[in-house]
Order: sequence, then C-alpha cells, then structure tokens
Amino acid sequence: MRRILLLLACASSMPAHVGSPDVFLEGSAGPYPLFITIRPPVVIPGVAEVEVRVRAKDVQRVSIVPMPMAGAGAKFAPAPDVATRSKNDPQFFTGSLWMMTSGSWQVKVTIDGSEGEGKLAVPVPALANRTRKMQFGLGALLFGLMILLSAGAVSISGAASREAQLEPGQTPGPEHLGRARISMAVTALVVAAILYLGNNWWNVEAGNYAGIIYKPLDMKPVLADGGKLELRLSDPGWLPRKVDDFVPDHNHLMHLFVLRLPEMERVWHLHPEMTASGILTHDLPPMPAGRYALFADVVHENGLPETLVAEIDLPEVAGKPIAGDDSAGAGKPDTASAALADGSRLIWEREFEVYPVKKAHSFRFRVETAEGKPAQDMELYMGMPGHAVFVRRDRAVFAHVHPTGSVPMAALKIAQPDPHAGHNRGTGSLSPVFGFPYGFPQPGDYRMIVQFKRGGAVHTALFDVKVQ
Ligand SMILES: [Cu+2]
Repeated sequence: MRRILLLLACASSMPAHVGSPDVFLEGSAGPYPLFITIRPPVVIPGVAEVEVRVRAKDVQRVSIVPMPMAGAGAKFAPAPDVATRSKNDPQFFTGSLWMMTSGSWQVKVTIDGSEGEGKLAVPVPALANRTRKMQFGLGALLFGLMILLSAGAVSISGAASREAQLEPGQTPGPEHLGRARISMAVTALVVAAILYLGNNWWNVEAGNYAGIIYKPLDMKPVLADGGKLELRLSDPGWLPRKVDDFVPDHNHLMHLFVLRLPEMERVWHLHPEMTASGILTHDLPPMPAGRYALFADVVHENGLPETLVAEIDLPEVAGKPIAGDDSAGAGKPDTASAALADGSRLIWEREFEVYPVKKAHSFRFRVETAEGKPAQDMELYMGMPGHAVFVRRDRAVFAHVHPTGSVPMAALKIAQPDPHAGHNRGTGSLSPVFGFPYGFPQPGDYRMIVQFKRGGAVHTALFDVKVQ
C-alpha cells in the first residue's frame, strides 16, 4: 500500500551525454542563424521547453513541432505550435512541446521572415531515466482521501441496510442493526479487496515502467595482449536497441575519451574500430599505470546518441604512437589561458568568475601565437574548428560539445532533409576564435577540455570552472 502512496511513476529525461539533458544548438535554418536551447521534459510524457534566438531581423514567425526521428511518426507532422516572441527581446522566442514517449525525437523549427522560410530539425533524445517519488504532501492528501472514501463506503452501506427501509421517525430495531453490521463487514472486505488489487495493478505498472527506464549500453573494457583495448558492449535491457548499428560521427563510429583519475590532468581522444558485432578495439598509445575513466560517444542508426561509461585499471602500457585523428593532451588546468606545447596560448574569453547553472552560454576561445598575435594556421579537427568536453570532477556530468552545439553531427544529419542544413560552413581561412554553446546542468567543479588543430598538430587545453 505504501508504494501506492509514495510512488508516482513518471520519468525524467537524459540524453546521451551523462547527466546533461539539455540540448544546445548553434546553426541556421535556411538564411537565419539560430541559437536553440531545448530542455527535454522532467517527466515523460512531459513538456519540453524550447528557446530560439534568431540572429536576424525581420522574423515574422517561429514555429516548432516535435516528431519521432524514425518510424511512421517521422513522416506525418502534427500541426506546429507558434513560439511566443519575447516582449523585451524581439529576436528571442520560447515555446513548449509535449513529448509523449521515450526514444529518439526531433524538434522541427521553422522560421518565416523577410528572406522566406528556413527549416532546421534538432534531434532531442527523450529518455525516461528514473521513477520519481511522489511528493510527501500529495501522498498524504491522497492517503487521507483514500481513508475517507473507504470509511465512507463502509458507513454508507451500513446506514443503507440499517435505515433505508424504515418509516420516517422510526428507530432501527436489533434486526436492522444486525443486518447493518453484516453489510458493513462485507463492504469492508470488498473495499480491502479493491485496495489489494489496486496495489498489485500499481506494482505491475511500476514494474513495466522500470523496464523502459533508460540504461546506456554496458561497456566492459578489457586490456588484451600488446596494449590492445577491447570494449565489449552489451544491452542491459531497454527499448529495442542494437550494439552494432552505429553511424559514423566525424568519420568515426566511436569517440572515446580516456581521462586519468583522479586528477584528470591527462586526456586521450581515441577512435576504436568495430572488430566484431558489439566489440570495439583500439591500440592504446603509451600510457602510465593508473586508473582511467572512459567515456565513449556513439550514435545509433535512428539518431539516438549514447555515452557509454566505464573505468579501468591499466598497467604501464608501452603502446603505439598516436596516429590519425587520435590525440593526447596533458597539462595543468588553468582558469583563463592555457599555455600550449609550441609556446602559443589558448585564451578563454571568460564571462564569469563563477558560472550560473542551467543557463546557456557561448564559451568563446581565442588562439594566440607565442608573439600574442591571432593564430593564422588554424585547421579543422575532425570537421570542427574545436571540440570541447565539459566534465564534472565527480564525473556525474559529461558532455562532448562542438561549435555547432551538443548534438552529434551524425544525429543532426539524420534529422535534416537537406544534409547541409544546420551548420555554418566556414569559408576561407579558419578563424582563431571559436565558441561552444553549452549550459551547465548542475552546480559543482568542472573540468573543461578544449581541443583544436593548428599547423598540423592537435592541441589540448584544460580549464577549471566553478558552477553555482
Ligand atoms: Cu568532438
């Protein structure tokens, strides 16, 4: 019975990133540059909050509509909602949308303005990740009402068999009182049976619900001979999902971040390859003995991104030299400007001493040469001007973010009817200034890992930031 009172099965949502459910996207809908923040619902079914900042004038209307990424629902859009324009800020629009089921969703954003219509689809994973406790006050109120109803039913049935057949003014005799007692006993039994069955029904529903609570794929890391890291993936049970249907993101099926514990002062960004169904392997680079945290980003065929998490103790690994898109970085974390191996610096154009929680920012960085001049020889690193990881020191939050935002490019491409929509393609030489749209989901001490490529070499810088 207590479970009836204390539990109300509902779910909060969490996307692929660990503990960082909000979706940030910097992109464009046709001719209109946008900054979009989507906060998936705390409960599913539930309401997602959508914020759209249009970086263009003359926008008449912003409309938004949620749809599944795949399946029949992806073809038939419901009527879109019109987002509300802010009174103080005519370029800022907000809206809320219902998300009815768990899974891989997208929010289609349509802008109508003087330059015609522009569309952008933003992938939003809506994943139930826990059963929430009922609030104590609500539980107490419902418990009181249940007692009142049960007692009421018993008392009404007693009164009915005692007095219903009496003339007005007549007092009930012993036979009426006896009948009333029997009737009340029977009703009490029936009420008890209803409560018992109701409790069972509730438990069955709660059990079913527990089955759809999101669990990322399990990842078991094993060090094989010759310094080969083997990652064995398995499904702990959730909605139908495969361990081998990943699509390449920046040309790689998996982006694996390896952080040395406990200080996270050394980091590797590696790209294991699938060598058998559900098994990804990689030749480790030279690494000192120690304990390491692994965060592996993958994107499923239906656009659902996941971050798989594991830890491993490693002996000293002689390893193979870093090659291809892999990179390694180490350093003392800074709070504003990081010295890089070649004497140049990465300057963080920091806005706050302590960052506010839940607020979207563009985290801007600038690369300066040893002489303090803007760097000229910037290159794309895996298709991006920069890669950033935001990880809380206790590792309960992990997000891998690009200048386009927190949505993996692979998922963004699946959502777009036009494969080139959604990202601003740079023309000419690459700017030494880049930014990452992100908002911290929870307070705490965070490590920020920023990677970019310059003159053929990948650089890694570490920063520390406090969030309240
Ligand atoms: Cu990246």
